[in-house]
Amino acid sequence: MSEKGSVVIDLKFERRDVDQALAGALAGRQVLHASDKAADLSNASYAFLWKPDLNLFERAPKLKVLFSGGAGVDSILATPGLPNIPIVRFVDESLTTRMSEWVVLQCLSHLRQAPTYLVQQRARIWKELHQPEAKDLTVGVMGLGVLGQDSARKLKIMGFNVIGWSRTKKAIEGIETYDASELDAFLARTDILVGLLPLTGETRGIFNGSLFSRLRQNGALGAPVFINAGRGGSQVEKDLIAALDAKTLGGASLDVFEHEPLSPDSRFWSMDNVIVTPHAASASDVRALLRNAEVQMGRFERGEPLQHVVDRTTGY
Ligand code: NDP
Ligand code: OXD
Repeated sequence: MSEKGSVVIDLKFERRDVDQALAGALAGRQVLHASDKAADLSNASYAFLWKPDLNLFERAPKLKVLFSGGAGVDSILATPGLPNIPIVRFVDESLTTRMSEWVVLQCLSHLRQAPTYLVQQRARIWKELHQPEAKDLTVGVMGLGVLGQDSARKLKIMGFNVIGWSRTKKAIEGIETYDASELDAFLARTDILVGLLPLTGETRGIFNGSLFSRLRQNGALGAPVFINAGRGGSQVEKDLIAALDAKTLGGASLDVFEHEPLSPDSRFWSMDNVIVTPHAASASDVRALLRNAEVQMGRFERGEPLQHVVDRTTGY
């Protein structure tokens, strides 16, 4: 038995990728895999989780800290029997950078009408389209946490006007911000809406028909665009399809869905003005996950406070 607390891995990555990442990581700690049904987890101190196995907490009753395999913790918080111990979110530069790349890519794709040009290309149509500039558009970012703030800054560098909305007011240089009570004013200025919210009781279904109708309708793109990489549970997909059909929304980029994987029957697959990616906007890097958790375990064992701990009252 090692002196340092032992670790249970219950991540949904390929075992081969986890084993590769474990080479040289978590030195001096016993590492157990929840997928190994014969493993004795009874003395484990830490667990890495994504969508936890339902009997994990019975098998590992002495856990002291849980490490989320991602930035979002909605699936962990919804697990029955979840012990009342700290949950550490995954916060890492690689995750943040990848998300901002995806967000900037989607905003530029809609600005430069990539979906329409792709349709024209397939039909061998040579036709130039009306082209506003980034500065003619306002991107409104809903959720100004680790990911939202970085995306907002990078969108600003690309020349967009950028505004942001979050539960509590933020001060970000060059970006006008709104708090939860100012949603209408924020939406009325927004041409491209970017969702980077966690899924909580308050944000479930927030992207609905009423919200879409309050976005700016006469902006330079002709109709507003909706981009979501937060969680699918925050969007009401029947309202989204209705808004796209009615042209209340001119387009969308969706990385997350009410049900994942997205059903082959979903209309989103075939809508010309919709870009679909398979919850891949920013995948967690296992090595970074282990590296970050190792730092936190060291802090915990030295009696220092953990960082990025989930607030169970707000749910993120
Ligand atoms: P943070 O916890 O750092 O930020 C969350 C932001 O949302 C904060 O600004 C918070 O406000 C705001 N917020 C939360 N609830 C409300 C509310 N009710 N009203 C208004 N604002 C609210 O999270 P991250 O930026 O790290 O991640 C955001 C989400 O992105 C994750 O929870 C996850 O669901 C998703 N994600 C998706 C990935 C993908 O590949 N698609 C990858 C990684 C993450 P305040 O600042 O006031 O607290
Ligand atoms: C996350 C995700 O929350 O990948 O990190 O969705």
